[in-house]
Amino acid sequence: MRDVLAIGPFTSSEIADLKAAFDPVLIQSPAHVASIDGTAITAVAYRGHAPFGPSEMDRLPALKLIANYGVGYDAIDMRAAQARAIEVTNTPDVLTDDVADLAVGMLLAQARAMEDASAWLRDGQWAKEGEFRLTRKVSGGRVGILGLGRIGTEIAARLAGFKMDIHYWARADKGVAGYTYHSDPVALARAVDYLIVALVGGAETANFASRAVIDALGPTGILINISRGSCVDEIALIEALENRRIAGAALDVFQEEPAINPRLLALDNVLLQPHHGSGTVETRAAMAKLQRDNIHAHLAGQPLLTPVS
Ligand code: 8YV
Repeated sequence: MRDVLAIGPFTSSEIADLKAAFDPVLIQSPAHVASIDGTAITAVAYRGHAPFGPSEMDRLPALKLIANYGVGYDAIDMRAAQARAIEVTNTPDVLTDDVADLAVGMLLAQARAMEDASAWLRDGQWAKEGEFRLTRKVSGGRVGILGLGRIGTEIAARLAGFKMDIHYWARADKGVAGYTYHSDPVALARAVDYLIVALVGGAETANFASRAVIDALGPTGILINISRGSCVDEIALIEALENRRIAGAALDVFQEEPAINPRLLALDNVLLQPHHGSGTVETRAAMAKLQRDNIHAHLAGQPLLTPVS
């Protein structure tokens, strides 16, 4: 009987690689676990953001490993996994540069109003009405990073190259020379022009970028989120954007995906991206390989490469 189950919207080339490696049972979502005989499954290759919880795990009684495609594993109920001695792996490091690159691109695109400027040219307004309106300077500005983990650290390193004054919040002062630590996210937001959310998702960080944080950023502030939609109080953000209590936002992630809140679509001061921080050919191949390598290690009785601690 087959012992590997692949769950999620894998691409055709990812499926081909999974088939060549493991001949897995394939289903689209955790909800479909009920439709298969899961008694022999010891490893799951998981891709997606739908909840994977105790009821799915109970249908896979021999399960020992969930290998997640992605660094964030907030979709997987870790307490339920631990209670069943199921190990979880993720795909850290291989996607860090791409997510940091997109964050910087979104900051530049939003501050310099690149979408609007492009529309100005395409609609013929440049020729008819003249120069595009003036935008905001990024280099030398003050940026706050909410969460100085792997991705936040890489964002900060890139923005140091833009001569920015770097402030951050993390659970503890990391003592990074030249960076200013804030133990309070509201104080961080108050101190900066641009606030980049780079937190880990999950219950502990739900709505961490709260109404108070958003208000502290103020009417010239821009918020960028490349972590999880759950980390930002989206209703508070929408209200602040609608009422111009902050200048703008650039979002790659949302509370509901892919059917995002339509109020966001109506706004002209938000840049919207379809959760593709890690979405390059190179990085997605590396993520898929790391996921498979973790399953190979499990099947061979070897130590897992990237277990979630
Ligand atoms: C997704 C991500 O895994 O790594 C993460 O935490 O959110 C992404 O890389 C990817 O979009 C596939 O769903």
